[in-house]
Amino acid sequence: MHHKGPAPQYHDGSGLRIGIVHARWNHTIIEPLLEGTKAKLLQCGVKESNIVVQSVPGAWELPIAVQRLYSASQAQSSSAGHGSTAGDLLGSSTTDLTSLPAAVASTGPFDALIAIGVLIKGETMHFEYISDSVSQGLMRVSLDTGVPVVFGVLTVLSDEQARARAGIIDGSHNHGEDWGLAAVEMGVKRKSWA
Ligand code: DLZ
Repeated sequence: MHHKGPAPQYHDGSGLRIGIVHARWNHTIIEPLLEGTKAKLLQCGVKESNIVVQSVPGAWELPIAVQRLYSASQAQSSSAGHGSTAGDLLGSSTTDLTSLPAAVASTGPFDALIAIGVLIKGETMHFEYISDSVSQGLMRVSLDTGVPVVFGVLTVLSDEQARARAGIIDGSHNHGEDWGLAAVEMGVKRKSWA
């Protein structure tokens, strides 16, 4: 059968720092996507303490949050200490933007960022405007900062399509895993291109 994803490559993520920002709209789809993303990062050797997870209300807010998260990690890096761990949506140690400096200071500048959102088409033009702006905004942040921003945004026509891309439906693939792999590959490659 034809394999839809990229031909596999293995990259060692043990030296990487990764920032994740996820939207909370459609959180039942977001949660497994976030889990899949983190699972792949860890499997590639990224240390849990080098993964920072933040959330925003909806996909519309992803570009500004990703941009600020990266800037904060740069600003904090010179005075960074070590030790505190990142929180996430699923655990009790949820980190939010209010505790951003502490979370970021523990890691330093990110090697790659991942933006996760789920946009489901409704009856109005809302979906088109948000999808277009968010994809362009994330690309802009990536090119402006020179840091890879993985496009972990599902733009789907139905709830069913979303669930089929989050590994919720039996036998379906969790696209979060691909996003984790892409972040590790791009983080490693960016270092070698610097
Ligand atoms: C308002 C809205 C709608 C209708 N649909 C979605 C969606 O499917 N996925 C998503 O991530 N966010 C949605 N939002 C919220 C917007 O992204 C944004 O949070 C609000 O418009 C506030 O700026």
